[in-house]
Amino acid sequence: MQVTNELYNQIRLEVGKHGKSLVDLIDYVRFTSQKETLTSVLKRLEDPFTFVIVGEVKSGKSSFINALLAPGKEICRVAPSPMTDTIQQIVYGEKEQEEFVSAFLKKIYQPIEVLREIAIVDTPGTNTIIEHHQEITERFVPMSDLIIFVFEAKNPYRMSAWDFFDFIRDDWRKKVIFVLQQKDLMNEKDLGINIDGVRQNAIKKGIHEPEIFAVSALEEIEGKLDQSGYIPLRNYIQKNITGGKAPYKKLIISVETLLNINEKLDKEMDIRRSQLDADKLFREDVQKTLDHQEKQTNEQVALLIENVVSRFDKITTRYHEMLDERLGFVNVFKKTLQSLFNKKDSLKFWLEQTMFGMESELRDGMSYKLSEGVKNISENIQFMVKTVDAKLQKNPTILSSNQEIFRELADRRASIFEELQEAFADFLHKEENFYDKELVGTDRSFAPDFAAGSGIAAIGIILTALTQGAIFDITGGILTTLGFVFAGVSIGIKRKKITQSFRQAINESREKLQLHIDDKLQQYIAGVKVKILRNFLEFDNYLLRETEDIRSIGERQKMIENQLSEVHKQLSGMI
Ligand SMILES: Nc1nc2c(ncn2[C@@H]2O[C@H](COP(=O)(O)OP(=O)(O)O)[C@@H](O)[C@H]2O)c(=O)[nH]1
Ligand SMILES: [Mg+2]
Repeated sequence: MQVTNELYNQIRLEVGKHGKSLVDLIDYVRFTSQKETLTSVLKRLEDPFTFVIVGEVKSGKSSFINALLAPGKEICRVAPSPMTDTIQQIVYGEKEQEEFVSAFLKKIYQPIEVLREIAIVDTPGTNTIIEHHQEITERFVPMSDLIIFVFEAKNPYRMSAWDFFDFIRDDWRKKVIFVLQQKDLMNEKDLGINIDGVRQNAIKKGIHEPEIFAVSALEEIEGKLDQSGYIPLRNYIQKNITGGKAPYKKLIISVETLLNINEKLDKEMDIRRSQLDADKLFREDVQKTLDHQEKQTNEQVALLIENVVSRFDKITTRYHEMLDERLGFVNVFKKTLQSLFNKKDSLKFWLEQTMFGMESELRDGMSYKLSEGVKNISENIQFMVKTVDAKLQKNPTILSSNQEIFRELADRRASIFEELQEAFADFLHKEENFYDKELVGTDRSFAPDFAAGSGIAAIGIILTALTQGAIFDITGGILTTLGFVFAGVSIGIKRKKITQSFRQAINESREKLQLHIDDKLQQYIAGVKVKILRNFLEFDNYLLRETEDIRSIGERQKMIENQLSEVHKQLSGMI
């Protein structure tokens, strides 16, 4: 019996291939709840068509099957006495073999080609023990492609067969046919009456157009093909079950189930995608805050420098004028510089005293301006850190642990995020995070005193130490430079040389002051930013991995969808 065609087998293989890709993907994301459905769909694709044969003992079931599928071969054993008190599932196997699956079920493997495409479930008589019914209905009726009720043509009215018919009537979606067997033992007229009787019974039980066939296995085996009644039966099977549209309809159902699972996966991925989107948004937000605050802080630094430098200018200009005025006498009275001072009160001594005065004024004046600016800057940096902390508390959790899938991922993400929160809170409270040893220098008396504040509260103290250091360096530098110049006063140095040197030392220091404060503060701010970002390393890695994973899953999912849709379209055109 020719069962299926090339095209069908080709499409079936293709569906199987896409289904396998879907299995891999489902395994990868651990969409466990779909695994069973998916596996059973794939298994069904490979399954041969399954015929379940039902009828009373000795109605001729086994003979009927043998004649139908492989005349001359004994697929189902025919015995003069009822042998089959078990259900026998007869399937293809490389070699003949029997396997007891349960007390009621025996699986028989036979190397008969037709079994590759049609598997038989040969049942014991419907008049044998009732427990079998359950097994048949639960295990075999759902997977069957055709249920064949076999009656002895002479008496198709025995109750047990019809009782069983009632028993499985819930599953009428399954195709059922009625066969009156051993018709060779009857005359036309009586056979006609019995056929009609079966029809009336079936209609009474709700089957509107029952398919009824009268056959003789004996005649079929004897080669009386014209009268055995098998030709219309085979035609029916080929048209409605194994051939025609039926197998494609079956395939399309499998394709739809696969598409459905694939779509479910896509829906589940939505949750994952929105979590990633939220996480990325959060991360960008943190970055923006950091960049913005850094920019703002640097503007404050510029303002601070402007203020400090203007104070520097004011003081140095005044001293410059004082120097000019005092030394100006020399020209007017054409006196030597030295003669303006008595011995004790020498020019050199006066210059030194004046410069000490300037130094202390510069330190006080600039320190005052500095502390004002530093306060703003430190508040700004603290604000930056606290804002990030606040954002960390607010980032929404979408991917929760009670998710159907991605539970593990949800846990992993949650722990990475909690770690980030904890690490950051910890980071916030450790002043050493805001204390840059290299920048402040260790040999200074300005080494920050942390007793005055802890954690980010230390920022102000550190910034003060940083900038005070710069001021001391600069003012000290002026004195050193001028000290060399003044040392030459006693050996007749000129006014011009003194004022020139003064101006030069001031200008150089002014520049240094600007650069030094700018450099130290900007470095410090950038450093804090780097340290803040270091907390995000693990989270950033997670985001990268998750982005890539979602992308690749999406790609696979989309490809499977496209391929299955393509097959679906092809199949739709065929049914
Ligand atoms: N005359 C006649 N006897 C048959 C035919 N089919 C089966 N038998 C006989 O009926 C008996 C029961 O057949 P079997 O196939 O084992 O029935 P089962 O118990 O329903 O599987 C056996 O002795 C067969 O030889 C048939 O078409 N014509
Ligand atoms: Mg039998």
